[in-house]
Amino acid sequence: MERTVFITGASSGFGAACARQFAEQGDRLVLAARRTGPLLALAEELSARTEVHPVTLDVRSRARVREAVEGLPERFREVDLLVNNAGLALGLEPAHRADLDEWDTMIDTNVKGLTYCTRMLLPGMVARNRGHIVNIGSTAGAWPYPGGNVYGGTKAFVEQFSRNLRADLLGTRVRVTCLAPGMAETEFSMVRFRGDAEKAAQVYAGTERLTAEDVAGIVGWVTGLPPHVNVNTLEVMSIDQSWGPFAVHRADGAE
Ligand code: NDP
Ligand code: 8X3
Repeated sequence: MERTVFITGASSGFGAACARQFAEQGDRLVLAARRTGPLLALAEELSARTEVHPVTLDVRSRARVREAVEGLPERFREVDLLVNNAGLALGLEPAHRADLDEWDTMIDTNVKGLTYCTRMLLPGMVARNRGHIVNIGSTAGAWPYPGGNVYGGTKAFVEQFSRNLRADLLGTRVRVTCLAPGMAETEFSMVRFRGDAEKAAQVYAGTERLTAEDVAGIVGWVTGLPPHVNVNTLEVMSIDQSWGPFAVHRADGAE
C-alpha cells in the first residue's frame, strides 16, 4: 500500500536517502528542510517516481510547523509515516568553553522541533488509528564522549520521548521507533565543525563508516515490518566503531 511519508531534514544525509528509498516504493513524500535549493532539486529528481510536496521549513518555529502541516495539499494530508530526522550537532568543545547560542540551536532543533512535528502530526495518526513515527536518535544519546555534552543530551531526550510516546499510544495502531545510529558520513561533521572540511574528513578517515543509504535501509525495514510489530529502540554502528574503556585521570599524569 502506498503511504504518505513526511521527512524532516530531507535536504541532505539520512533524510534525502530516506526520500529516495521511499520514492522507489511509490510512497507520496512531504520533504521538509530549511534549504530550498536542495529540496527542490530532490523533489524534481523524485517526481518521475512519485508525488512530492517540498516545503521550506525551519522546525524550530512552532508557527511554521503548524502552517506546514495545516497547509498540506489534500493528497498529502493523511501522513502515515513521520521521519523526525532534522537535527544537528554544533561544536565539540568541552561544556565550559561551549557556545551557549549553539546549545540553544541544538535544543531548539533536536528537541523542540522534533516535539512540534510530532505533536502536529500525531492527532491525525491517532484518529486514523494507523501511523509510525521514526525518531532519529544517536549512539550519543546513550554513550557519553568528551564534547558530546548538549548534543548527547538532546539525543537522550529523543530516545526517552520515543518510549514515552509509545506508552501514551498503547491501544492504538500507531508505532514509534527511535533509531540510534553511530558515526555515519553525511554533512553532519561539516555542520558540527562549522564548514571545516578537513576536520570533517578526519572523522571518517580510514573507516568503513555507515552511509546515509544504510540508515535509510534500516528505516525502510523498521517501517515495513507487519503493523503489529513495534521496534522500540534500535542502535546501529559500523563494524569499525565500538566503545572505549572508562577514562581515568591520574594525578601523576601516567597513562
Ligand atoms: P546532515 O547534516 O546531512 O542532515 C541534517 C538535516 O537536518 C539537513 O537536511 C538539514 O537541512 C536539516 N536541518 C537542520 N536543522 C534544521 C531545522 N532547524 N529545520 C529543518 N531542518 C533542519 O546530517 P545527517 O543526515 O547525518 O543527520 C540527520 C539526523 O541524524 C540528525 O538528527 C543527526 O543528529 C542524526 N544522526 C547523525 C549521525 C551521523 O553520524 N551522521 C549519527 C546519528 C544520528 P537544512 O540545513 O536544509 O535545514
Ligand atoms: C552522530 C554520531 O558519534 O558523532 O550522532 O555523536 S556522533
